[in-house]
Amino acid sequence: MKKLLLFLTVVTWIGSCQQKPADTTQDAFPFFITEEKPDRPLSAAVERNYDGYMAVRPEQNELYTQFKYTPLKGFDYHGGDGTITRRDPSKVIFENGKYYVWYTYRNTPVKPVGMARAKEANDTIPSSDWDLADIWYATSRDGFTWEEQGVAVPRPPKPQPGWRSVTTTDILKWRGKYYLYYQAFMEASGLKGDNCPVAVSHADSPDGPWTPTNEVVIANGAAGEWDQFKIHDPYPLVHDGKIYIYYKSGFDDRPEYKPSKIRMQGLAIADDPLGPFEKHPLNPLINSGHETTLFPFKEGVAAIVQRNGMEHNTIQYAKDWVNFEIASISELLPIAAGPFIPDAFTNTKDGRGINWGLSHFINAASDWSRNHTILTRFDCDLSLDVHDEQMKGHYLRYSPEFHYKQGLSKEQVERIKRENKERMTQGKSS
Ligand code: AAL
Repeated sequence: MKKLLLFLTVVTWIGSCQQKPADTTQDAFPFFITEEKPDRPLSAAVERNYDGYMAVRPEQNELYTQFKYTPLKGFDYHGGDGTITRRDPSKVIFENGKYYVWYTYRNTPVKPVGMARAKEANDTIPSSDWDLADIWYATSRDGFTWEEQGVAVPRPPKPQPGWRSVTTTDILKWRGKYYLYYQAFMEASGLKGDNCPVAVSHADSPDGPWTPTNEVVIANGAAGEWDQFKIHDPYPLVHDGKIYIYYKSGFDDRPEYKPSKIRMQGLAIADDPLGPFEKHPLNPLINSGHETTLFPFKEGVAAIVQRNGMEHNTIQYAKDWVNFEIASISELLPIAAGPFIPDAFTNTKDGRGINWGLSHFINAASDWSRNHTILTRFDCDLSLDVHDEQMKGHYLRYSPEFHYKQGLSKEQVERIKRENKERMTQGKSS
């Protein structure tokens, strides 16, 4: 009997080992994708397509959009000779029946010598495109044709913060008053680096007059901290009854890498527009970006992250205004965008998003010998109140000429010639 039991046990065990594998030919992934995540094994990418984004396809993703650009009327650039620049526009606001925008304005007798030659800069020779600049503003009735109004915040006298240059401003409206935050340079940009803190001026009207506090309002970090040198691109919004100012810093300069620095975005929060501002303990909050644009969206905040970093060319979202995740990937993102955000300062918990604003094109003449920047208009559909399917395409066709303009450098051609010569010499087939 025992032998029989043992025999049956062994036979059953062998049978189970030889059994066909579990039936893995589950139904194939369906032709009509379900909006809800299906209860079935999924690949990492399809799992992410459900869990990582607001929709399974871009055209349904409220935080996906393409961007379209329109030249502005009303700004003169001296024929593009490099002596005049307008750049880094603020957010656009609507007051007194018109749109307002503020921006960096440089108008110098000569063009910039470049940051690498900052030692040659003086009271009339600018080092960088934004050196020896003031904050100017313009108004518009349609967002396409603008009327330049003149200076809003001039460079203050030495030794006030910003005596060398006041740049890269942004606007806050708070309890009926207006505040312009800006980078306040105390030396020619490029002498030690593009180093500066942030200062602020305030007014009772968007038309000024603007009164500087003549103090630093967001200071550089302490020695050894990520933001010890640069507090760039101050970007105020209102959330949780406080002033949230997002900003960029560049750090980890290592000449062996190009670009040699990492750029990330931090956050400083205050109860009062004039501070004190407290930097968020989790800073930096966004691991990429340059002149990053943000706007309230649903209960959280969205960010257009362009130019630098592992996650450049993305639109990101932080439900808690601190922890950002990628919401979509796009192309031709607006650089240094200042959107029109009707609910930027309303302390909203239902941010409606954006669909237009101003941005800029650096080296607008594609000629560094006359470097200057121009303002432009961008349009998009990152709005819960607009459904413009013409902004939800997936593919921008770039012409062959556009691709050939991004051609090989001389060094790259030489490297390829060397590789070919070695392969011909060795004669080894691959
Ligand atoms: C821009 C902005 C800041 C920098 C310089 C002018 O990219 O990030 O403003 O200081 O360039």
